[in-house]
Amino acid sequence: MSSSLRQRRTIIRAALPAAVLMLVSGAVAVQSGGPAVAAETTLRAAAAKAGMFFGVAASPNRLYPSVGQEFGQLTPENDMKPDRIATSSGGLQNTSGADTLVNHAQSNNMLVRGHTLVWHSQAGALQGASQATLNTFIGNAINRWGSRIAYWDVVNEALEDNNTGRRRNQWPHTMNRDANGDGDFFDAGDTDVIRDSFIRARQVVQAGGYTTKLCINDYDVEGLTVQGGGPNRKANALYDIVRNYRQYIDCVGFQAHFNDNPNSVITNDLQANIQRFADLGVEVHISELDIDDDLSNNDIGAGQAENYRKVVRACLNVAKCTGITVWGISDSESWRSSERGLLFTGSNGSYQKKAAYHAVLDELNKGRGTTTPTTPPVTTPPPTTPPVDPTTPPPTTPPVTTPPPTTPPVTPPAAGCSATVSLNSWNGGFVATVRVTAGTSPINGWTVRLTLPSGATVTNTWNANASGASGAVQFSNVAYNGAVGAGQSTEFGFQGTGAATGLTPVCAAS
Ligand code: 9MR
Repeated sequence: MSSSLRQRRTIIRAALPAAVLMLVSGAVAVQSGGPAVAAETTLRAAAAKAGMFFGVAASPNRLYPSVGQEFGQLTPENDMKPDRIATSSGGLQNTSGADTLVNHAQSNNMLVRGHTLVWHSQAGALQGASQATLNTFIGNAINRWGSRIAYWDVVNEALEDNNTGRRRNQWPHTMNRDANGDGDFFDAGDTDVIRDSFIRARQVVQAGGYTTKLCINDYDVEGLTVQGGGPNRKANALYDIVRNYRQYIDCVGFQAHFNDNPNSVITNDLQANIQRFADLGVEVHISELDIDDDLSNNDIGAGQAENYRKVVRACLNVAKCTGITVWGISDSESWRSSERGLLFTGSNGSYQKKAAYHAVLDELNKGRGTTTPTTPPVTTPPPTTPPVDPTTPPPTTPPVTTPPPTTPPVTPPAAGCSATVSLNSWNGGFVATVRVTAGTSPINGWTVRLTLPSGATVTNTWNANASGASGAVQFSNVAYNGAVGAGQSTEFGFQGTGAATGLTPVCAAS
C-alpha cells in the first residue's frame, strides 16, 4: 500500500472509530451509518467511478499485468500508425502488433483508441498519397477492427507549430485548396483533407454499423491562451474545424504533452477550453498526457504531482471530458525519458508509483464534483475554474443553500467594485473572461453590465447568472462567488458567437 493511501486510511479510521472497513472490488469502503466513503485503489477503477476512462499508450512488448490492472483504455503507441500497417495503395500489412494490442485490450476489458489514420508524420508507404488512397486506407483500417476500436484518431496533428493557427504546409494538407480565396477550407468548393477524411471515416463506420467514434487529435491546443496570456491560435483553429465539421467529428484529443515551451505549458484556462469544445457537443479527451518534471520550479509554480492534479481536475470538472490517457507507463520507457513525465518509475513491468500517481488517484477518487452540463448550457452552471488549491477537500456544506460568509452577519458598508474583461477571439466567436475586483471594502454581491456589439450573442456563461444574450446584457454573482474581500477578485466567463470588440464592463456591488 502506498504511504499516502495508508495515511488517508489512518485519518479515516481515526475520524470514524466505529467504521466498518470493507474491501469491495478494489475499493476501500468506509461505512458509519451514513453514506459509504470509498476510495478506489487503481486509476482505472477510480476513473470508471467518475464516468471516464484512464488509459495508457502501449506497445506489444510491454503488456505487463500493470497495463490491465491500472488502465481501462489502451492506445497503440506506434503499432497502428500508417508506417507500420499501410501499403502504398492503402491496403493493410504487418498488423500483428496492432492485433496483439487490440486482443490484449479486449481480454482486459479496455477500450482502444486507434492511432492514427491521417498524419503527416510516420506515413510510411502512404507518404504523398492522394485523398483516394487515403480513403482506401481509412476504409481498410476501420473495417479490420470495427467496434473493437472505441475511438479512432482520424486526423492527427493537422495544425502548424508556433501558434500560427494555420494548417501544416506539408502533405497531406498541401492537397487543400481554398476555392473562393476566403482564407479557409470550409466552403463547399474547397478541398480539405480533414473534412474529406472524416466524411470517408463516417461512411465506413455507418456502413459497418460500428460504434466507433471519430476523433481529431493535436498538441499545443490545451489552453485558451499560451504562456504570457496571448490567444492560443492553434486551439482556436482546432475549435473552428470542429465547429465547422461537427456533423462528422465525435471527439477531440488534446494530446497534452506539457513542457516549458511557451505554447505547451499548463494554463489556468485549460478547463474553460475543454468546456468550449464540450459545448460543441463533442467528447474531449486528454489523449497523450505527460508532464515535464522540470516544470516543477519554473513557469507553472507547482510540482509535477500538483500539475497532474490540475489537469485531471480540469477534465473531471467537464462532464463531456470522458477520458485521460497517459503516454506510457514509466519514465524510463517514455518517448521523452529525460523529462520524467509519467506516473511510474522502473522498467520491464517492475514499476514504482510516483507522487504524481498518488495525486492522480486521489483526484480521480474525489470524483467529478462540480461538473458542467453535458446538455446545452444552462444559465447557472457550476464553477468551471479549478479549486485554487486542488489538495483542499471539497466544501462539506452544500454551496447553494448555505450562505457563503463565515464572518458574523455585520451589514457590510456600501462598497464599490470594478471589472475588466479579457477577450480571446477567433473567427466567428469569442470567450470573454471578466475579473470583478472589490474596492476598499468587502462586497457581498455584484452585477456587471456591458453592451455587446451588434451580431455578438452570448451562448454560454460560467461562474455567473446571465441576463440577456445580445445588446445590453448583465451578469450577476452566483451563490459561491458573491462575497469578495476588499481588494480581492473573482472571475466569471462567457462564450459567444460573433465578434465582441470594445467591451466596457461596469460593475455595481451590493
Ligand atoms: O511515442 C511515440 C514514439 O515512440 C515515436 O518514436 C514517435 C514518432 O513520431 O511518436 C511518438 O508518439 C507521438 C504520437 O504518435 C503523436 N503525438 C506525439 C507523440 C509523441 O511524439
